[in-house]
Amino acid sequence: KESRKNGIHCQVSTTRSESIVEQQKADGTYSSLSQVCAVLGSQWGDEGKGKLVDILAKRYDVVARCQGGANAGHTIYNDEGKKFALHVVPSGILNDNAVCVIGNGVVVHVPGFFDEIRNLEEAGIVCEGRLFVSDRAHILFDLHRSVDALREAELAGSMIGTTKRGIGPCYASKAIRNGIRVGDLRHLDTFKDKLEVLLKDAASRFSDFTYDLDAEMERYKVFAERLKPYITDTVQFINDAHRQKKRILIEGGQATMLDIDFGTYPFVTSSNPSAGGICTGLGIAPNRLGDIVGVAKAYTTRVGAGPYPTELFGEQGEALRAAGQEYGTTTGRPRRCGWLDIVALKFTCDINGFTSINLTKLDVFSGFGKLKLGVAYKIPSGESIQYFPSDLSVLESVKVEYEELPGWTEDISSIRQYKDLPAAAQAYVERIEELIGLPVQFIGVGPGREALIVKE
Ligand code: 2SA
Ligand code: GDP
Ligand code: MG
Repeated sequence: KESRKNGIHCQVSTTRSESIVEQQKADGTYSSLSQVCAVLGSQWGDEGKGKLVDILAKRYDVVARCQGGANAGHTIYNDEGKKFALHVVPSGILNDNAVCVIGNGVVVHVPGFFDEIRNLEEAGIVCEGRLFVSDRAHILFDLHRSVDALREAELAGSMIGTTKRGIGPCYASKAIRNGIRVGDLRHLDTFKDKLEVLLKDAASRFSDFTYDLDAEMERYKVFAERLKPYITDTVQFINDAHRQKKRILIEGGQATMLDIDFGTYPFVTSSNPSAGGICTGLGIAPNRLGDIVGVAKAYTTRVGAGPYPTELFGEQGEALRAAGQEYGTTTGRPRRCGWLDIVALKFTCDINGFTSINLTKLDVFSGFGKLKLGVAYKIPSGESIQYFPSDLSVLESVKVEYEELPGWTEDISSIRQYKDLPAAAQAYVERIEELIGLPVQFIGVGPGREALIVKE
């Protein structure tokens, strides 16, 4: 249903979560979120970014990924409740009107890309003509996956706990400048020489690494043909789209606490999931960015190794994992679970300049008893600090200072209005807002598209 009132074009939506993005003004802009908007992870990943992107994508023309690769896993559901696990394809693909871009900062495993497309097309979602891959994006070969596994094996007891999707080795090839880009598939005459250099490099480092150059070349000849309709100069595409006043939504993979510069190095991924990665990974200038929504779970989770101050062990950790169904989308690994870490959240708010927060999975806390917020770290000297230490040895030794808040017992998963939330749930949200100094604009109360509260 559509109506036009006072120059504002309104589509009357069935749910409140949709109405936040449906207030279109006469000049084509929207009152709620900006022309260029990003959705970024504010913790250690899996905050539920995919769901918000999927909801917002309805009112964006372009949905883009700027970093990472198939190490990301976004779980989303269509209107019929069918579940999709996406890895490299942007979550906007479920919305027919959105064009999706895999930017230059992404590392693309071509066979995996086609697997994802096949799954989507089997469900009737057309990808060709509305999904574009940057010619500057680097190709992630199976060799990068093998090297990822070999490196992890070498680290033995001090493994990073990577997703073994070859992410680090592919970004290493890019940085060392023997990487191969998607655009190189246009020049198969020189592709083989480049591939040989890459394969030899891995073989010279790992005696267990064997390869068949000719067989790999044959596979890539086929991929080159199949990939042709998708390969695009996405930097030009996205800047033209911006000039034409098209609305651009950026979907972050992983999260700032896994950022290669700002995360708990070396227990991080190899890209910049923070705001800077948008500019370098898509070619969008910083002054064109508008809203940057930080997605934060009502608690925290982490997969892989590395310091995690608010981690819960034993029964409480297990209970949170079971209630929140905390298992990796890509690898199925159980996620480590803990209380919301305000110190880490404030740190990522600073780095990214979040304009608001989407607090997800608040429904998981129903019936959980008392809740805790980690508000400060006590370091070994006895000092209480409120900033996130760069030194891992300090981080590993901190004692978290908690604030305790009352919980609630009611099931909140069908609530759609903020005022209908139990008082204790509202108090929890408002205390977070107070501590981080930012508004919680969206609240997730279930995995489905409709399970979103928009807080005025
Ligand atoms: P990598 O593979 O080199 O990027 O791993 C380095 C670290 O980054 C972490 N990492 C992640 N953490 C949470 N979720 C991720 N994606 C999947 C998902 C996880 C899965 O979205 O569900 O299915 O296991 C992700 N990707 C990378 C990783 O655990 C290492 O700590
Ligand atoms: P992403 O990587 O940040 O997109 O997150 P994932 O998809 O890896 O993990 C988030 C999980 O939580 C998925 O299974 C989502 O369906 C689910 N989810 C997202 N938001 C909510 C919420 O508000 N409540 C509940 N119960 N589940 C949610
Ligand atoms: Mg995920």
